[in-house]
Amino acid sequence: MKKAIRSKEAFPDIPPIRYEGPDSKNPLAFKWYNPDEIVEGKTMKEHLRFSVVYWHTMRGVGSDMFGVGTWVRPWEDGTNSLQMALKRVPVLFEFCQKLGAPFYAFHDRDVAPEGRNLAETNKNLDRVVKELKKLQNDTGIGLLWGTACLFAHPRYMHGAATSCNADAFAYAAAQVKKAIEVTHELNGAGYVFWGGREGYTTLLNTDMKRELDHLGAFLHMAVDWKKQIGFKGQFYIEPKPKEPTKHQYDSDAAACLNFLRQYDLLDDFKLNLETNHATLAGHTMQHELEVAGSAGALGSIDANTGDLLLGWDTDQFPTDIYLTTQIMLTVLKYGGFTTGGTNFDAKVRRESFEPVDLFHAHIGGMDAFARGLKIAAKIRADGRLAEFVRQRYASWDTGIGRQIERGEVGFVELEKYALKMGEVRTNQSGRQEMLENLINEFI
Ligand code: XLS
Ligand code: NI
Ligand code: NI
Repeated sequence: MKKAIRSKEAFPDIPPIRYEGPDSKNPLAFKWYNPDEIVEGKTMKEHLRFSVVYWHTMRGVGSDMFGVGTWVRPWEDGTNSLQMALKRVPVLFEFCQKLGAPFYAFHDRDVAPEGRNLAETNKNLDRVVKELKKLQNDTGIGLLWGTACLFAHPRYMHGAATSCNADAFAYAAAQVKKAIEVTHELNGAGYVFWGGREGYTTLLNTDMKRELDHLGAFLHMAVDWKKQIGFKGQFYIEPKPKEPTKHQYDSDAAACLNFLRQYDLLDDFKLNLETNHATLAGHTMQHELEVAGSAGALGSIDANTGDLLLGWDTDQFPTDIYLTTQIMLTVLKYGGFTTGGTNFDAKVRRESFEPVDLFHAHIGGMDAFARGLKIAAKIRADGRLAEFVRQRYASWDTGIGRQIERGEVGFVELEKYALKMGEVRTNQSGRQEMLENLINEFI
């Protein structure tokens, strides 16, 4: 980090958060996240690549469908003006700097307000981007990814790239074009497509095939534009099965991969996986990471968690060590993050209304991931888990297994083999309970 922000501080009573170790009783200190500590040959900071989101942390107000906002944010003047947008920028950077988060992420409309028309909106965005760029240079904090908000404005009521209204598609294209340009301008490591309204609320009025074709075409246009302007950041799709719509086309990792394959987009996209979205899809986060990882498409994560008793995207901060251990085991297995990172797409509870709660929340999430990382590295160094899995598949390393994997035999040869073999040799136990106990040795 370069120079500290010196203008009037938004968090005057909060000192930079330091690592104090597991014995510390200071709630505003890290117990586990020690940015410079080396794990598997890289610093924790390099492994985890923490990111703060503009939408929840800077623009959230703590409202829910039954009540208005509750959060006290003394720097806010109650407007969605350009002036306020500019005043908010140093607050974000002060927050990231005090927290020691090296990245942030935003939607275009989080950082700058819409104007009376697209030209004015773009001008607003350019003005704020100038400020973001300046603060990025001053602090060394970078943009993990940018994105466009294609779900809040009424024009997108039927969707954006999958709208029944071609004008909405055109508007969305113009908006995404600009959002990619500003992400490029800010040297973003990536760009996310989350299809918040790309789906349907009833099939009675929906031409699914046509909508999917349009989404494919839209993403091809985005790839073309990316190449044309020389943006080298990674494109991601963020799966989510529902909310706000009844069904979103990017419903889970497998659906996204199939879509990308069908529309010949697989080379240009990876996935940005969010824990709470996995839950809504009826999967575990580790499942989603495995699906993406085994297809070479594990890009980045939106780190949060849901509440299993509430059926919606509650976007809570992750504190469950078992969860973060599973996530980091899988992330490490697939080589760790390159362009991606651990992006806290999470919000404090409506009742946690003070600015300091933002620190408690992020500190807890960062510590939980640091612990998950260290535990995962220990499990990997111990080697018993990986060895068990290796042994479990040993029948594929020699004999008929190897011949099958090498494509040397077909049904005819296998029938001959089976007739001669008689019965399948006794299977070995899956040892699930023993493996669960093994994991708990490290937690
Ligand atoms: C909403 C999504 C959204 C994306 C970015 O549920 O998680 O916040 O991460 O558009
Ligand atoms: Ni998200
Ligand atoms: Ni979400």
